[in-house]
Amino acid sequence: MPVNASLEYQLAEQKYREAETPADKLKALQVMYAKAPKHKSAEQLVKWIKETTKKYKDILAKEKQNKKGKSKYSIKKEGAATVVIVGYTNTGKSTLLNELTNAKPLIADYEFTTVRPEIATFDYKGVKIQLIELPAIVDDYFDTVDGPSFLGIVRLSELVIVMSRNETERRKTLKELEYIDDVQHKVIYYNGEKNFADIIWRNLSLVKVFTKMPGKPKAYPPVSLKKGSTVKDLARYVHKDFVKKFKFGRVWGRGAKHGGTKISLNHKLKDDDVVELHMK
Ligand SMILES: Nc1nc2c(ncn2[C@@H]2O[C@H](COP(=O)(O)OP(=O)(O)OP(=O)(O)O)[C@@H](O)[C@H]2O)c(=O)[nH]1
Ligand SMILES: [Mg+2]
Repeated sequence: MPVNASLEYQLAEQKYREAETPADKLKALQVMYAKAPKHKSAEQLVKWIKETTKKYKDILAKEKQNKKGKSKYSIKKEGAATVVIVGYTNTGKSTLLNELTNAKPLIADYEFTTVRPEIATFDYKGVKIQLIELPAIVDDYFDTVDGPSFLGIVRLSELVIVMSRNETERRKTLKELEYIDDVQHKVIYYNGEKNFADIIWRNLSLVKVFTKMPGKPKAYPPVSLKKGSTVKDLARYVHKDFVKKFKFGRVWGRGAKHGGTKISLNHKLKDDDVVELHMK
């Protein structure tokens, strides 16, 4: 016990000695640091508190990392993008999955009907998007047995659909998602919108483009590319030799009055463009 230590300091030190988990040790150490005597003879003590704090922070970080790495339900990403549906129980996640895909998840009015990730394919005008319903969010989701692995699936997704019955539930869901602090996700909310499929598509950073060969109708399904992609990206996607052999292209855009404008490899593509590729 240092000289002239305050009562608050002494209590914190006692808590530190009694603490059983790294998290509790860390909490006590933080109080000890704040309440430690500031005079010269306490320098060694403060140094020790700092070092010990770092030690427990490292232990906690490692524990968290191990949990994150746990992947009982690891998902193979498929399609142009992965979209997850999250929310507390009975918010209609399975109902939405059923409306947008061919999946037949169990839908019931009892709680926690969905117990494992339901993986389905959402076909948006020919573009295949992976749509996954995750088992219901609960308070302290990350601390549940499979929480870290479910959050791992959110982590690798491109878009998050949050379902909630009220503002509190919405806020709580977002809070649970904060465990993924290294990736910023785009989040949208479903409230029964009739055009929700279009809303999902608009929130993915993708364009769909139809290719055509001269004299032929446009090919189906469309090719999906990242927003900002050019004719060069499209040509490369269609065939590995197409960039080399490319002579010029023609584009018919949505809402364009006169179609068939001549374009080069650098031309940026827009959603629903039809691109005719002319080769040497
Ligand atoms: N009133 C109302 N009921 C709905 C709606 N969507 C779903 N339900 C009902 O709510 C219950 C739960 O729906 P689910 O789609 O299974 O909900 P969930 O979020 O998947 O639930 P868990 O998987 O159990 O977490 C079912 O009885 C549905 O019929 C809705 O928009 N309005
Ligand atoms: Mg469900």
